Amino acid sequence: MQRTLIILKPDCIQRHLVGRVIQRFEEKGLSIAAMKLMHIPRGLAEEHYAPHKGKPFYPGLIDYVTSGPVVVIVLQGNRSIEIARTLMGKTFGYEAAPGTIRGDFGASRSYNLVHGSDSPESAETEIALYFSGDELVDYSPAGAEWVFPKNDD
Ligand code: IDP
Ligand code: MG
Repeated sequence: MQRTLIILKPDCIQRHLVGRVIQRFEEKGLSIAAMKLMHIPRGLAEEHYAPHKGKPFYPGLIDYVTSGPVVVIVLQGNRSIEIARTLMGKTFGYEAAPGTIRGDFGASRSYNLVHGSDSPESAETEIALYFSGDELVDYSPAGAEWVFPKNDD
């Protein structure tokens, strides 16, 4: 099972879309391994988005993700990184396809409701930034084999 870090960004919380966005991940078959509501400290946001440091949108991005509370989630399931990114849609809401989270709820370049790790390496780094090992809950969801068959290739 692969794990990925998801953040429901401040616009998602302020617009009361938390339940609807989590529902999309759940109904696809991904499971919640950890979850918390928090205000991201500026230093943590800078660490998380360090790969974007120097880009024109970086200062605005740090202001945005620290502007209000967020919900941070670890999702798990086979191919969870790719599945979550597909459900999220393209980065800019006005380009994201209808049916995706950003395509249905987003209309801007920066306020795009949700973050998802983009590779196994970034997932591992990002999960460790937000959660300690004992906050990750290990369990086998009932019916998981009906979502992820054992002999899937
Ligand atoms: P991603 O979230 O789809 O992985 P990244 O390129 O990693 O997109 O960018 C991180 C975040 O920075 C985006 O989700 C968005 O909030 C913001 N962002 C990216 N590009 C721009 C831009 O050109 N203008 C404003 N904000 C941007
Ligand atoms: Mg990214």
